[in-house]
Amino acid sequence: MDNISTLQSIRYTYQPKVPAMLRAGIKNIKAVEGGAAGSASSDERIKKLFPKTYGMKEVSFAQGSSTASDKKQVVGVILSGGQAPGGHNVIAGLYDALHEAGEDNVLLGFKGGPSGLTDDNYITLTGDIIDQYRNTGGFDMIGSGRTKLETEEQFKKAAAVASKHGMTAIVIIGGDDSNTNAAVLAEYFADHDVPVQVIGCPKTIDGDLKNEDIEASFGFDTATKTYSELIGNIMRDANSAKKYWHFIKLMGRSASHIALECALQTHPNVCLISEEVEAKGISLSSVADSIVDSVVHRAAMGMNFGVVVVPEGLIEFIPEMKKLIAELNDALAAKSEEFAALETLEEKKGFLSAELSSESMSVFSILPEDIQQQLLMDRDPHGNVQVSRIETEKLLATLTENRLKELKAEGKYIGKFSSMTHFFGYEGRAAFPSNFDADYCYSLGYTAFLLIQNGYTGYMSTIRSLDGGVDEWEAGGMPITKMMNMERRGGQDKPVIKKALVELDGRPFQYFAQHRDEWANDTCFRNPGAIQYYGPTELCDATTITLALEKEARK
Ligand code: FBP
Repeated sequence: MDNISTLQSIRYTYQPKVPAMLRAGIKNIKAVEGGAAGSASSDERIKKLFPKTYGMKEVSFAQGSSTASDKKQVVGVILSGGQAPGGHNVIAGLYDALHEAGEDNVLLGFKGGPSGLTDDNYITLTGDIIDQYRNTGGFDMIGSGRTKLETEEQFKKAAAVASKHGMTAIVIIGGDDSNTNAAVLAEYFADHDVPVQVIGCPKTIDGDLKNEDIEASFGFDTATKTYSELIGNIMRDANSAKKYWHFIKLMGRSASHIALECALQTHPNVCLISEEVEAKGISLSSVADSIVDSVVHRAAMGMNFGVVVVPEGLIEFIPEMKKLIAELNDALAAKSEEFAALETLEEKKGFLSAELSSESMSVFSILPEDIQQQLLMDRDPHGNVQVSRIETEKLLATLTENRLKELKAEGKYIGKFSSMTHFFGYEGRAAFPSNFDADYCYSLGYTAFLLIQNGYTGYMSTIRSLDGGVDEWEAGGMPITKMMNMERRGGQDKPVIKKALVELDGRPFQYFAQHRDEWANDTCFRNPGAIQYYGPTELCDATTITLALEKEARK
């Protein structure tokens, strides 16, 4: 059995492709500085909160004689937040660059996320360890966590651990919240003369860490391909049995990038886009009505089956729910201990009736009890509602069914409706990275080391021109403060990286909007199949439709 090849054993030997300029060898790469960066919101508060790391210069790398210092580097690395395919390759790229620069250089992996750093819970990463994880999914090499680094005590502990190991830099691989951590830590170290640089890497399947400098966060490509394969399979099943409406919720937190990309890949009958729901102020019952329209139309043509795609953050974008959630967040943050002491739902409702506006309280009261409970669950350490745990797909299936019963009673609907619900999230977060993610992540890790070697701190590692071939990709770095704005979190205004939501005037949404009526009424299902790792380049190295449409729009 042991000598049977598996994808895992074969993937160990995949050599990630890197941009042409990174192939020059670490001694032949120079840093080139561009103009000074501002911030996403031009909010003066960002400048004040980050006096040491605000307004630094953009950096790109090019072939040329090295501009880097050749001092010994002891680098710590942290995987932070939700898993995203390719995290191990960021570490592999970082490790390979670090060892190419000097055999004495050391890479420490802090375990279980940011708390690994403050608790000094680490392993020294060796070539043997790295080789067991090359091109594999998951974050199991060192684990991950969601601890927010924000207190003076945590910063002091991090500084003490760094000093104990003689560390020169820390690389934080994470999403918007984790890279916010990176920026805050970089500022603290710079302000307290702690000689440790901090570099971030853009991770998240959600695709919402995206801006003019970050074209895509890693993991989005693989996760959307995995979900699209599953949706395509369900569509084939639905079109074979012709008896179920499938309601599929997809991860993605607030942003609908994942749902949109999967819709572009598979052509479901309905795909809700949270950002559109918010922009048009569509109520919960109208959202359900848009699904009912497709069900009724298809039933009239004898098609009592279909597929509805629901972004997991939808609930937060429905106007009355958004108001309710904002009030809940403030009330639960302000009186957290009082609330935690309440045991029954009835007691909690009593507490809420004194805290919420009468409008929000009546919205809360008409929700099914399961959804009420889910809305009251703990916020994550960054103050976010845990939307992955709110069963919006079930809520919409129930509302659709109820409305169809009314229409049937009025003689306006003659079909049969039977629903199945699904939630795809964890199925895609630890998949084997696609070739795109394997290559992208390795390049991000390698570039993170170049930033360290060249003395930068408070920067995010960037790889740009992703919509072209790998040869043309451009490696560089951007001050993280450039990506920040102020947002309300846990009842307070905090500096955080600005989340990128789906742009309704962007080409991906526009393309979807042009085709969705046809997809709603007919059966135009598209089955993209499984991710291909070996075979024709046009299949194996294809990026997302989102990136392709964005490229088309730039032409
Ligand atoms: P981040 O990349 O921002 O950490 O989030 C990824 C994600 O998969 C979200 O899509 C989802 O809402 C969340 O993590 C689920 O969190 P958890 O892993 O704690 O269940």
